[in-house]
Amino acid sequence: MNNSRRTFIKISAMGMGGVALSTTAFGSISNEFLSDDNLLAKTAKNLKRTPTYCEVCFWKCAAWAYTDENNNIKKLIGNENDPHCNGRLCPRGTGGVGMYADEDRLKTPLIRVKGKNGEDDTYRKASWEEALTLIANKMAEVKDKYGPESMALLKHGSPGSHLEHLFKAYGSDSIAEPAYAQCRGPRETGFGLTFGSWIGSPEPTDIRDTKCLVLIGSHIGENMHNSQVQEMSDAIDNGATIIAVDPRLSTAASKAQHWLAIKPSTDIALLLAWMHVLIYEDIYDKEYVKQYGFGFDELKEHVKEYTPEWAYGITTIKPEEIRKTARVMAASAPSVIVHPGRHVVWYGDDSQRERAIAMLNGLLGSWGRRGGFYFKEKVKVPKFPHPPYPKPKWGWEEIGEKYPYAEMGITSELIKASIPGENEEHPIKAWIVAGTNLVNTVPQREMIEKAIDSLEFIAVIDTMPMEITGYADVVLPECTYLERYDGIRSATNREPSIALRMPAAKPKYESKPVWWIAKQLGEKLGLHDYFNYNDFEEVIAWQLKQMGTSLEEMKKIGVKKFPRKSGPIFLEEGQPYEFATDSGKIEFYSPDLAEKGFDPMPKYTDHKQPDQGFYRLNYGRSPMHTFSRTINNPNLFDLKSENKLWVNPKVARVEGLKNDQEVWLENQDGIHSTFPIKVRVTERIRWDSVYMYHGFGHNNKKLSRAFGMGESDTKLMTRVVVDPLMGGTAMRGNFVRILTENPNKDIES
Ligand code: MGD
Ligand code: SF4
Repeated sequence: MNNSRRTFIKISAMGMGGVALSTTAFGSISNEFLSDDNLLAKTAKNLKRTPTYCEVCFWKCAAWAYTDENNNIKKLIGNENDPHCNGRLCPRGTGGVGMYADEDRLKTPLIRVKGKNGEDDTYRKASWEEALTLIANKMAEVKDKYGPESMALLKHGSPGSHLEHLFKAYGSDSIAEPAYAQCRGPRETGFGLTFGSWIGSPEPTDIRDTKCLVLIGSHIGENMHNSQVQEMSDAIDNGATIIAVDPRLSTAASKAQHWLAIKPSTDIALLLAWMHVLIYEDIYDKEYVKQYGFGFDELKEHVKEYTPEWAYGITTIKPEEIRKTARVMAASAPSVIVHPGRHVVWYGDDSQRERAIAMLNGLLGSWGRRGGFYFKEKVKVPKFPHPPYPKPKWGWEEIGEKYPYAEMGITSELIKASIPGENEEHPIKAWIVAGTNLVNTVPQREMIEKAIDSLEFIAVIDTMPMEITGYADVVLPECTYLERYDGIRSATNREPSIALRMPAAKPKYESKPVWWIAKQLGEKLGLHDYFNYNDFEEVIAWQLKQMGTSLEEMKKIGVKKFPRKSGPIFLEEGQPYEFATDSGKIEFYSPDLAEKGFDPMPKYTDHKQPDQGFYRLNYGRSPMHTFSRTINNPNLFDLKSENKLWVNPKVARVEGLKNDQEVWLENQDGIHSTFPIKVRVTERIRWDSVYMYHGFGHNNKKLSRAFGMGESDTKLMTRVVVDPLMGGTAMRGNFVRILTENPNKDIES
């Protein structure tokens, strides 16, 4: 195996035609389809219906997959009984068939080999037996040489849980996923410290009943989380007020009565000023705060100086607008939601910003109230019996020990620990990567490439030839979510429910499900007792039986709801309630933060602003895509094939830019974009920032559609500020200048 510098290889994939299902705009396929009974009857005839839940994003909507007699999946329709989708999939979910049909898919296991000249690496096809034996031998070798802890799992989505079981049985807890430190982690810390409860997914926001929804950089509607979007559109129909705080006129902001086009990086100042207004105009929920609050007097003193006039100079939002919006929230309270957001790693003080959001909700009395946040509940899926896991000597907690509030593995810290000298006590020597395209996901590519260079072994399990697969020593092709069993989806909602995923078609090519891969590796490592079944179907059947249902029933219904057991969904008038914080109350002042040397209440800190000629690089979601995983999907590529660079008309004038002109970007550290990106001149973005959708700019040629389409925001993120509480890597402190000439010309020639 090649242990020296690993170069990125554009994995070859054998071409094969696939099924294509064309989609139009959001909701149109499923809605039109559902409303046209004749069409449904005609097309559904002779099709087999199989329950699944979607893996195109992590909202996990339950759906029916329809398969024809030739084992081809023809379409996907939302399960009517599922609270995540209410029978309607989003365009990405409908287009999930394209993941199955994509002719660029990985088709066989691949092993990295030296080329003829001894330098150029390449891949050769391998049998499953050979590839799995190689990985198992490597895992055994790492265990012998360094201990199992030095083997890390970097994962995301459903494949993760099967491999997590393998890793824990093998003796390693060095596990992380980007959904924590590159996404939601800070909000879980901020809300956890204040209410003693994580937000989790789906967010327990009672949007359908709210009178006022405040979105702070949260672009619901572009961030297409299905039932949340449906509820927001119901709330708008019911006359709810939307307040959107965003430097960009997002789709949500375009529906808002109040769009506060805040100067980027100054949100904490606005949140403090809002708290000032609520407290000093005496319009906060006094009864609620008195009964459930802790440290209100300290907060009152703390925000005394943070007047709207003070915040104006920082945020550029006029004092009367700050006062007016605070009064709107108070008038709607407690049916008001200051939304926690989802991808919240922005400026490095993100846990504190999220705490300010939580505290504002506390002052408005919205936690546990109708139209605010509900008390969520889920059912426990029993564990299939296996021996206890061995206790590792160290794991993700020790790797991230600098960050006292980290509650999951920090991807970037595991990557750092893979570079010799960076974490001597907890050295990582090999990775298994599954379901995450790390190089396009974690900022600071130089750090990742250094880690990759240093590692003794990398195995990547993916469905597609992505950027990360090109760095692997062994590549394993997983079959798509439509071709496999996975764990039972137990959803946290107003009402608990479960959903079944089972194969709608036989896996294409030689691809295999990860439950099978994990079991084979486990058997080869002598861990049979942890995998005491022949087929994962047996595990699911056993679990469903314990839960009072059966595989047969679930195959027919797909989703099953259970009655609530944890008590009322909202607080009743004056109901005693103990929050899971140290004080048992909503902590406006946090003694725990103070004790650990952090600010017990959020403060505003100044962040660097762009130098002359540079613009802040802002980014977000396309409604047609999920991160980098869907760009090559034939159905979704048809809907959106490239991202564009949003620039304000003033910037266009200064830089001499026109709509659809191709430009390149250079960041503050001299890093250039690889591909050109087209300009979109629009008033919808402030003049101090530019904006693009995340996920585009693939540089793997084997992605026959996505290669070279648009640009990658991640490549331009060479600087991060790390959240000192939980280790999140803030990505919004990068600045770019716009180039009209290709800076890569010399390199290419
Ligand atoms: P993707 O880029 O979609 O998301 O980061 P990732 O989870 O890495 O990569 C997913 C990978 O999983 C792809 O290689 C895809 O082919 C593969 N895959 C898809 N389905 C399956 C499957 O069933 N089995 C297997 N084995 N593989 C599969 C997401 C992360 O990115 C998150 S959660 C957030 S919020 C952040 N967002 C973000 C951003 O907005 N901008 C920038 N620059 N970086 C970001 N990083 C974070
Ligand atoms: Fe799938 Fe869309 Fe639901 Fe996400 S929101 S799980 S992509 S249908």
